[in-house]
Amino acid sequence: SPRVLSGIQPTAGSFHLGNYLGAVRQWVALQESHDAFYMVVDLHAITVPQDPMELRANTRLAAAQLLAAGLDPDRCTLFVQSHVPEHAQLGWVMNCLAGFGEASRMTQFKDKSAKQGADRATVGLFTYPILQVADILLYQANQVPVGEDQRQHIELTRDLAERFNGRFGETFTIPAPYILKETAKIYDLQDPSIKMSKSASTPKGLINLLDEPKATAKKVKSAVTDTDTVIRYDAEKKPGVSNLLTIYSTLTGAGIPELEQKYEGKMYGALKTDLAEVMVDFVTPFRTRTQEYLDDPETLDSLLAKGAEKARAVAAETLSQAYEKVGFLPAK
Ligand code: AQP
Repeated sequence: SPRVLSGIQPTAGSFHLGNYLGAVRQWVALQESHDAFYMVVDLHAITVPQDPMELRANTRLAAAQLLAAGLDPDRCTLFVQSHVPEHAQLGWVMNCLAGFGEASRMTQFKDKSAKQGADRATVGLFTYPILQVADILLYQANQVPVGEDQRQHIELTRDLAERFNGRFGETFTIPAPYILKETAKIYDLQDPSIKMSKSASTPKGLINLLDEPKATAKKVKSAVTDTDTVIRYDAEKKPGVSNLLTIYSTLTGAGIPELEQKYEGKMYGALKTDLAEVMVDFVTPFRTRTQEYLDDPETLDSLLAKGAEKARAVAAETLSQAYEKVGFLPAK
């Protein structure tokens, strides 16, 4: 079956609703139909300063949340990036294949380094998309389920895979992004012109899945809409309401037209009250399940060790092919 690969950073503690709807939810679905590899990308996390104790705790927390969201270690390979050294090893090869100008065009680097101040940004932050290239190519992934913000990095992956194949001979599968239109970009609840994000959103605009459900309900109820009163999907003219409808529709499975009909003639308050309830029903068991996985760190760690072993089997094979093609002398 076709293969998928994706990763999530262990940086923020709790996943936010954008991470879940934009990416993790698709990961859960794809493990049924695909040979799926999912990882907690701790190597990417240290592109910005991390407290070591927190990083370790957040790595377990990310894995616990992925399991709570529905990843099943019997159906997918779940692991921690640093447990598979081949990522850094192929990453170096890719660094030597990527152009400086090409890497400079990555908009996420421009955004993130501008935010930090260009002098404070690390070289690691600059080359992080190239490590991501290695992440994907190591598994010969056909598809990469991510949010819209990652599209440019998947393009870079395709370019470098083609360049490598062209220069050294067929080695890597050319991957395609797997981005669902409806949930490609979940917006900030207070400013629906920006994506919901751990770094750009204000606390009121950001729904962290592990927050107190009551606080989450409150945020939904105070989401920004517009001065109009009609509940209708129109991403351009009514971004706030449209974002709420997307979230509602995805979490319940109800179609947008169905929701528009349900709220015809009703006030925004009615939609928000119902969506708050939907959110609470979703996050409450999610929090409980996450805590259960955290309460048993030994089981969690051994599950991640098994995942890393499965991942390494694939990654090591690809790396040795790539090393051979590049012309490295095999170690006797
Ligand atoms: N708002 C979003 N809508 C849809 N998908 C989103 N993703 C992130 N935000 C949204 C997707 O979540 C996955 C994991 O992301 P990550 O671990 O790389 O985190 P990130 O992209 O760094 O998350 P943030 O909150 O956007 O962080 P900052 O603020 O640092 O940039 C990815 O597939 C991503 O597309």
